[in-house]
Amino acid sequence: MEEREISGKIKVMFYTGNKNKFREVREILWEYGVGIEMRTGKPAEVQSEDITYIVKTCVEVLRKRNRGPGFVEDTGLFIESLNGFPGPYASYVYEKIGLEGVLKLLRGVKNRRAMFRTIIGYWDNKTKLKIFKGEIKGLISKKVRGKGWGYDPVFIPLGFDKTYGEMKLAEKNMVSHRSKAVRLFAEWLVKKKQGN
Ligand code: ITT
Repeated sequence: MEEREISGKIKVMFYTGNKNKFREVREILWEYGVGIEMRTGKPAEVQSEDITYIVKTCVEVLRKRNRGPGFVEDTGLFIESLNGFPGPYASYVYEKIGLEGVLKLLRGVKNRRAMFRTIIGYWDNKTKLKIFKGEIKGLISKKVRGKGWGYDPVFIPLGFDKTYGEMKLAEKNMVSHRSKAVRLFAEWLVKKKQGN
């Protein structure tokens, strides 16, 4: 564990198996003096079209095991011309057909609009469930561009001409779907702490 995680003024457990996600969230929360520890054991993926429902169900299960403070985060990618596919199944689709597979589905398609949505669900011994949401609209590029993880090399956030994969972490963290949800979460946590 890194020292700065330990020395954070507020410490929360983040239940995720995704190291990239963890890193992004850690960088943002650090700006607010919030330290996180990675905990695996997010309950088995709940099957639903609704990300908020997935998050609520995970929190219900985890709360029974651990009194917190803890949180989970679930993200979906919704491609307009594919009626919102892959949505909450983004991870499964990525594993099965990869970025090239997704680009193939969109070959010759003019409407490349897409949206990333992140939902965070937090709990502690007093708070049953608190939800935070972040969304960003964008376009699916025609080719894989840049590095990054997951769909980063094919997602161009609205107002930019580069993909997330062509951005530095700090730059992505200024605009991303995840950062919007995480910043709302952080502001709430800090206020809550001040009120105690
Ligand atoms: P946990 O559920 O353990 O947190 P996960 O990888 O399964 O990790 P999600 O279900 O929230 O996470 O995300 C589904 C997939 O969506 C993820 O595996 C990536 O392929 C993609 N994804 C999510 N956020 C992304 C981002 O910021 N950039 C690129 N791809 C992203």
